[in-house]
Amino acid sequence: MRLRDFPAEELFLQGSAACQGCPGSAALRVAFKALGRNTVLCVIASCTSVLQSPYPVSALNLPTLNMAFATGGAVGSGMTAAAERLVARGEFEEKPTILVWAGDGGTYDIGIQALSGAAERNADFIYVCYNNEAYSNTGTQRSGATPYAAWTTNTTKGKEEWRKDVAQIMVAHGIPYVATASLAYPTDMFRKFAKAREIRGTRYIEIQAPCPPGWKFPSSHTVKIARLAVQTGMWMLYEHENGRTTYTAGTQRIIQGQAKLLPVEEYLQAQGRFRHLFHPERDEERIAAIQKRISDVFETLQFTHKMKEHLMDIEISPRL
Ligand SMILES: Cc1ncc(C[n+]2csc(CCOP(=O)(O)OP(=O)(O)O)c2C)c(N)n1
Ligand code: SF4
Ligand SMILES: [Mg+2]
Repeated sequence: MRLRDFPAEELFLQGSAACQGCPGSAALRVAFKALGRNTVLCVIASCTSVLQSPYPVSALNLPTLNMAFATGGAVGSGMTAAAERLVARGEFEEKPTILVWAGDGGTYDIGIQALSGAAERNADFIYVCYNNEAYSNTGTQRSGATPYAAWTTNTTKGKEEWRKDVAQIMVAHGIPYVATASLAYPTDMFRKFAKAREIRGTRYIEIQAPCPPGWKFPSSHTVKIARLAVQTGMWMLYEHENGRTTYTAGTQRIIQGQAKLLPVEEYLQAQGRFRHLFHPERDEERIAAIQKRISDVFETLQFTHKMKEHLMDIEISPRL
């Protein structure tokens, strides 16, 4: 699928209330194109509520419920049960795709209990976490997804803890499909949504969403920052199904040796939220700690990839 092959119909409308360069708007646009019109949406309290709620100029051209902060998993479960009942009664010809759209605060922190319950029941809906790594709608407070050393309004010297990884927590739930996505790789994102649409049960997609005002970079750099995140290994692209993880797009190219892992400094220096790591003086210790975590992961993955290639090269003896 190439960009020019994306469906022309726009279910995300022009002139939204989002900031310039908002990653959430771009992600919604790609997701809606992949999922199509037979989709019912649930928006959890977040920046997306701002795009959705202004009456009569909502940017979302799909039937939508705007729901409370903690409720994504529970509401998704209820919506899918209701849709099944309507199909059984003959009121719906076909079951729509149920899409829950929540931020990282609504997923990593307050919403994780309901999401975990829904995943354990394998409730039939797609849950999207658009991860801008902070509570952006309320002015950039830290969340469980905020990376180590990042500035937020309540981590003014940089967050002291490492972020948790909800995509991996969803993998541990054994649900049928888990994927991560990036705005810099829209065809990869489109393919993952289109695949998720065809799978039944709980599907979890997490999109890294660089937020210009919260991360402090110019609004024209959203895609550039998203690409740097993948190129430096700060964000990894993969999908997990049938017990197997497959790395995709930019992350796959680094693991297979077709692209170089860039130094993480290039990503950190491009954003004001990491400025204190370089000014007034370089914070060697924290920069090295971030780089080491990334390098350790990629060294292991690159080694495993080489081993697999090597094993495939070994011919099995015809005498066996
Ligand atoms: C129980 C509850 N507490 C607080 C709020 C206020 N609130 C609305 S949006 C939001 C931040 C959401 O952060 P996130 O889920 O990361 O989405 P983002 O704003 O970053 O898009 C908060 C704290 C709320 N709506 N409900
Ligand atoms: S604060 Fe960030 S996520 Fe929220 S509308 Fe603005 S750019 Fe989008
Ligand atoms: Mg957020």
